[in-house]
Amino acid sequence: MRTFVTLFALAWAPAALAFQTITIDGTNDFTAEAELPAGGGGVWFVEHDADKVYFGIFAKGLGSGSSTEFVWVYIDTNPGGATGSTLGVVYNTQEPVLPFEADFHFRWKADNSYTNMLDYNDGSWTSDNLGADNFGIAAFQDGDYLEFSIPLASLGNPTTIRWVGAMINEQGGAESTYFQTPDVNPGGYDSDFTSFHTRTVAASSTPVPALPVWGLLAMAGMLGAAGAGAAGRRDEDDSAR
Ligand SMILES: [Ca+2]
Ligand SMILES: [Ca+2]
Repeated sequence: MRTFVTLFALAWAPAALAFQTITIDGTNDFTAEAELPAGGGGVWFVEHDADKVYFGIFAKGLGSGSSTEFVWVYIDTNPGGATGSTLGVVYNTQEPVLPFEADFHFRWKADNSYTNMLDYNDGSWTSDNLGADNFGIAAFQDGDYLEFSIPLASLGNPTTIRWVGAMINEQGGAESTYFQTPDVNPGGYDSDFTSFHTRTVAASSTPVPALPVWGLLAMAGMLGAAGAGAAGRRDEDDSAR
């Protein structure tokens, strides 16, 4: 038993380094585990640490410099709660139906002139935090890659978030929604979303790095199925609902 305890301690030690902080500098430092497929062959990324949730997207043409294209996400910070909107923001004539009651809407304009987050309150999407920091968000684009961060405190320190992401073109005659994630949602003109990602972001749910196989075996031996389950790293759930 002493040997098992020692193995367990050695295996579990890396958990202290569990959070992955993404540096918002335009260089992709997400791990492969953070990847999520997007429509049209794009790739999204999501990660979080104790302070922020991080998103990234790599998509052909993202770096076009277009003044009519945006990267956006919608976030539901209280799944099952009564606040938020199931209708997104209107861009020209596109207004997505969302698969949850969204509370926040992040958008970045592809000409890099505009990074902004709206919150939904008093029955509308509002830009009521455009002061010095606009919720403390940050974004950096390099070529066809964009990464951005949102402080968890700005989202009200949620336990779990639901989210969807996409790019859109608001140019009349060329309006479309694409590089959408989850990718089971349809692309095209004025897409509506029925599927979303779920992520547990509370500090108490610190993601745990993958453990060596022998560590997993030791844990399984010590703790049974519950121990093995606790070693699962991802909170991500690509469920279509
Ligand atoms: Ca980076
Ligand atoms: Ca909500």
